[in-house]
Amino acid sequence: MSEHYVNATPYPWPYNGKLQPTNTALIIIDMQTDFCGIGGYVDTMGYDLSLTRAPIEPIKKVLAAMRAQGFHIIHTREGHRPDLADLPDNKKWRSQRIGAGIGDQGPCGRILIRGEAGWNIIEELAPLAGEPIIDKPGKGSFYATDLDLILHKLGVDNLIICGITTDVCVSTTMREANDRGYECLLLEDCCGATDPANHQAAINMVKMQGGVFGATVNSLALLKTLDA
Ligand code: C5J
Repeated sequence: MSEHYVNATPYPWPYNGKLQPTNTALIIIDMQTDFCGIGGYVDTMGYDLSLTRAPIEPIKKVLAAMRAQGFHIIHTREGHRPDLADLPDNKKWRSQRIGAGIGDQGPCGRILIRGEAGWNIIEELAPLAGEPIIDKPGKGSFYATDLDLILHKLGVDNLIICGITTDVCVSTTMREANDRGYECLLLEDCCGATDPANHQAAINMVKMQGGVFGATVNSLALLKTLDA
């Protein structure tokens, strides 16, 4: 079988040239109203929503291209049980301290609670029937979820990672995935953070030490590879 690489930094990705729809998943992290919509958690904390909304259009294009070619598509949502049984006390306390208490009533329903309006994935990137959705109580997509089991069952080795926020849930998930042996590619323009400097720093950290967590690339280069 011929080898395919994306022209990524700091190395052509994936390392072994085995880029195929069967062994590669696009994982779209936490594109929920709570993180990029008016009245959601991030908005209530007072951050500039244009920063976390910036990746919506680039993700849409990648999602359409990868769906069309039959790649695996996986979505994640951060959120807690309505009775808050899975919400650590310190996470709750910190969120209350910044004026956006998890579980408190907000303009989009109870903040970061499963089943509430703010917790939904935004319409522009809505999952299709059959695309797994991983519900996670924490920042990483592997902790306290069945993501690893699902990826093993699908035969996925490569993860193309995007979503929000770059420095929190995206970065944590990429680190967790890398430690589990997945070959990871971060789509730079398909991520966003509440702080542009942190966004850039999170990208830079992937690329140090020869690609300590994998590689990064702009989505246009990925689309070019998929078109070829
Ligand atoms: C945050 C996330 N930032 N999805 N969550 O609290 O990155």
